[in-house]
Amino acid sequence: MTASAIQGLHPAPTKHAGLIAWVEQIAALSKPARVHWCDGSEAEKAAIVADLIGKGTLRELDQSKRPGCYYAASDPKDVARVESRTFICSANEIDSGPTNNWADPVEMRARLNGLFDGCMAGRTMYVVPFSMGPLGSELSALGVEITDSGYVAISMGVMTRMGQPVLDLMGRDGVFVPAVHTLGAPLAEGQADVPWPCNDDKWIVHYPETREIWSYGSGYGGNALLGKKCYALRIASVMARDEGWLAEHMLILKLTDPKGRAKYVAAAFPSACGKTNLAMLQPTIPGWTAETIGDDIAWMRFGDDGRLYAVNPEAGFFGVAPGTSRNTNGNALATMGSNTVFTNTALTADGDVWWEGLTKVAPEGLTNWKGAPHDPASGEPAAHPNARFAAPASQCPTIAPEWEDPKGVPIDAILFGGRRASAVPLVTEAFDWEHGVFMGSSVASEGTAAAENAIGTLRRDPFAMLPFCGYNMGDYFAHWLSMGGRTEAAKLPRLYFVNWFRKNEDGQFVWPGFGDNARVLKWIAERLDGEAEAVDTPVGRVPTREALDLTGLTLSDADLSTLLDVDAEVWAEEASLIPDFYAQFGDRLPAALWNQHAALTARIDAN
Ligand code: GTP
Ligand code: SPV
Ligand code: MN
Repeated sequence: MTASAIQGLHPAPTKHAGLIAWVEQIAALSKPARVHWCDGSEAEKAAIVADLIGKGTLRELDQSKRPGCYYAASDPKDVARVESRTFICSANEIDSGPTNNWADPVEMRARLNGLFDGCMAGRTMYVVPFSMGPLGSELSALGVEITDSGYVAISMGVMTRMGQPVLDLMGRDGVFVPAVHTLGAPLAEGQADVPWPCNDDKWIVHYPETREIWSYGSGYGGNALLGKKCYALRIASVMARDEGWLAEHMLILKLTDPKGRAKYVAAAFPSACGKTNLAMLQPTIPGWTAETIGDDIAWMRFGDDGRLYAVNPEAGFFGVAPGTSRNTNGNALATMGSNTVFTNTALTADGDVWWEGLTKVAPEGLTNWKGAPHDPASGEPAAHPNARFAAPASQCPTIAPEWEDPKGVPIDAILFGGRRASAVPLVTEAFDWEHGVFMGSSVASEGTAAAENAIGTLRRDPFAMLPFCGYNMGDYFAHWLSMGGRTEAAKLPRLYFVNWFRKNEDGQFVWPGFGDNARVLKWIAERLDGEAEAVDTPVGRVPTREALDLTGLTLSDADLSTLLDVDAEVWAEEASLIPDFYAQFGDRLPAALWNQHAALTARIDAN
């Protein structure tokens, strides 16, 4: 069959000849039963949802409690990003390495052409035009995802600005990033479908030089919603390097003090280390308010006034469900009250969702994420630890009015962080930009369920970008250093390192976290205004005990020491581990970072 004979391919709702030719080419290769160009309408969403309910992919939740909400349980082997199957295929290996998987682009194209031949047989091929960032903003960029998954198509409708307005904006020759996704589960004539089609063989492939994405075999979020990590981080980081801006794995929040002074803060924490929670925090200190702008990704560029402006390229939150409760993140719960897709949570007997941490006690009659009755005695969780909700950002009670401002918001402070049971203080201020880049480059964090790596094991995750940087990480460090030279030092955001996850000898978190993290943000805001004290330590500036607002908290002296003291012996050990990590980058590692390491060691020795 020639592509043009495929039902729905023509007439195309666009005059963009390049786009039409590409869609024809992918249709000819993947051989779907039909093509559907997504317009982003409610009617379209309803039709796709009905189809997915028919297939058993989606279940309607109790619509009186959760209007517009649906539930999906994935294949048990398709629950997280697959970093071992994720590739950056630059022409030269060194341009992707050493922290990314690399494969020769010519060989990879040949392999994928084979895998994609007929891969959509029996399925609908959705053409999903999307904008990362507010429609028409100078900070935004466009893409088109081709996918044979209705679940992906409707999730893209939540997570991005999706549909006809994007095609209209693209016109006849607008630039877009082409992204092809398949479940890798073609249907033979008469073959019955399964609720969550996927393939054991998975390939998440990026061609940074030509800015293309190809994804095979998975239906899970970060592997399949290609606007998110694949485009807005891996491809966009390359665009950002070339064009002098930053594409980062960061939340964005607005913090307003009791005098009405607002600050904008961005923060990079590794996956499942607290971005969504901080983005939606409800301060426990009186008079302070926090509003949400983004929870996962920030695109940042210097404005004409020399300040760094950030937009959230996404339109929704793809958040971790377990651990989310009224006490820890009531805003997230309110956001997911309607129009939300839940994946791999547990189901209650009365058609609602549940996960560990939502309530103290699991309700009776739960169905676990694998579709079996939940047995509390088994020790197995009812929800998968990486169960997620996809909810529209506009529904967040604390969404800031300026969250869609096309010019972005001016960033005052950038936080780096990770999950560290030991060594790393609650908060540390960098001495200057270069020192902050050094801090960001050496972040280590304990593994989580967001990717298939060892949970709890410490790994370096510089700038929380280890799985998301689309080019050589040494060059990425150099790019960050160079950004510091693009404006006056006084206009640069100040850089901080935070750690909410210090544990005591009994293995319990010392810091209460969540809403109480506002206490740390308060110190940072007051530092920016020149109103809070700090002490210099070998690793940076930490709050004096008086400077941190601890009113109403019961922390022992020992707890405070754990949180704020810098142990020279522990840090001598920490610092001694950095050279091994840096060595892998060879001459791509900027000399300035070696100098920072030498300076840290000298400060520790002098202490
Ligand atoms: P990704 O969506 O994977 O990028 O994750 P994220 O960085 O947005 O992490 P998220 O806010 O979803 O938090 C992940 C887990 O960490 C959840 O189980 C939270 O309950 C927990 N968490 C978040 N903030 C805190 C905190 O301040 N203290 C403690 N102890 N746990 C936290
Ligand atoms: C993360 O893992 O950092 C996420 C979820 O935000 S995913 O979309 O799968 O990347
Ligand atoms: Mn993330």
